[in-house]
Amino acid sequence: MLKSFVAGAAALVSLSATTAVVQAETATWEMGNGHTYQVVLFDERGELTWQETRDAAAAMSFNGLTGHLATFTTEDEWNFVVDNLNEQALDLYLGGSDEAEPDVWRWVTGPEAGHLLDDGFTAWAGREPNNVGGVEAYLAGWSFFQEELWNDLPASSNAARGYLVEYSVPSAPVPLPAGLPLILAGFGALGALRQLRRR
Ligand SMILES: [Ca+2]
Ligand SMILES: [Ca+2]
Repeated sequence: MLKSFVAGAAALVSLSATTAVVQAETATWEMGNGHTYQVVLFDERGELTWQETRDAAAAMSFNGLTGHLATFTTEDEWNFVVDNLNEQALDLYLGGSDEAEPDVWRWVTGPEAGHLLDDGFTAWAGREPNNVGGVEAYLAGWSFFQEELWNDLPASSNAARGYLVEYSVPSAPVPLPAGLPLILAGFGALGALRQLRRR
């Protein structure tokens, strides 16, 4: 009973550096680095639990890639999605949780599964994660007065409006910040190795 999010044409044509792909009643945004994002809205808030959205995302595919609840490891990645989302798309479940270890937030879906959110990029709203009632163990985005910030929600929540699916090329995870300089320094490192070998 999922209703796919239909992006406005205006939002699509406003994309400049990116390619927008529309499939039937779904809209996806390709980041241009092997990652594509898709909003799925519930017919009614709270229609699915976080676990059900995790499983639903994993059952989705796009261009041969399997979906997962979205993960964010760089500010650029987050900003890309925020910039391309319709502003109505609030309160979407994302792929983070502290269920396994309270107060230790990890990505639990996609290529970054197991990584701490703190290892990369976080966008918590002011007092979040506040673990209301001791049951808010699942990450959601776009809460609180439409600010583009994160919140922790329960597995079942009348605030949840849908979920954000990401399709990642397995060999091309968005690098964690610690990984980016390594890649950028790759040529320099090669040069250093060559110098070492000469010694
Ligand atoms: Ca990601
Ligand atoms: Ca919260």
